[in-house]
Amino acid sequence: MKITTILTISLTLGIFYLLSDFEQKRILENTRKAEAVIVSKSGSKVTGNVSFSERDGIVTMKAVVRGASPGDHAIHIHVEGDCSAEDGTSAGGHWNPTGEDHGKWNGDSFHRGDIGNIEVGKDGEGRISRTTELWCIGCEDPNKDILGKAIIIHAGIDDFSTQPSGAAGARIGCGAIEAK
Ligand SMILES: [Cu+2]
Ligand SMILES: [Zn+2]
Repeated sequence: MKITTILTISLTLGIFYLLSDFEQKRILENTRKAEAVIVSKSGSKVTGNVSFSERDGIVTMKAVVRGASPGDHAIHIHVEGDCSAEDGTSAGGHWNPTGEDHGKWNGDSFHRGDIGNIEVGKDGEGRISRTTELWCIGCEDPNKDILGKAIIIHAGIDDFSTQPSGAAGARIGCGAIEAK
């Protein structure tokens, strides 16, 4: 074989190898996932699951709670991924990396953890979803990264105005957000 032929083949294989590597990397970057398993707090019967997936810089959250009383319950991201306290206070306050006032999701001013209220039916089950570019999973941008925080479900309703946490009452469910 001519040396130029060998060089051409090597170069072509090299490019294919690089491309497949980029492609794998791209797919990996597109399949970031995280989860928070909600456990009961403050003597409640609340359980649940919150899943997060990130694709092309957009995070989709799907939350399900069970065993809650019918009506609206506040759901937030709190700053510490620590659910060890029986009343959930170990999770700290609302995750507020941008230093804004507490408020309504996508309103003029709101904490990045102000998801809102989850509507629970007569069967004790409620669902809420969010799609946002404001979060990321493990990107290490402190203004966006939800890993190491906690999901908190409250006994009451978030009024979106009382500072610093919407007067949502006791913490009846908690789950640390962990990479999956
Ligand atoms: Cu909260
Ligand atoms: Zn808040």
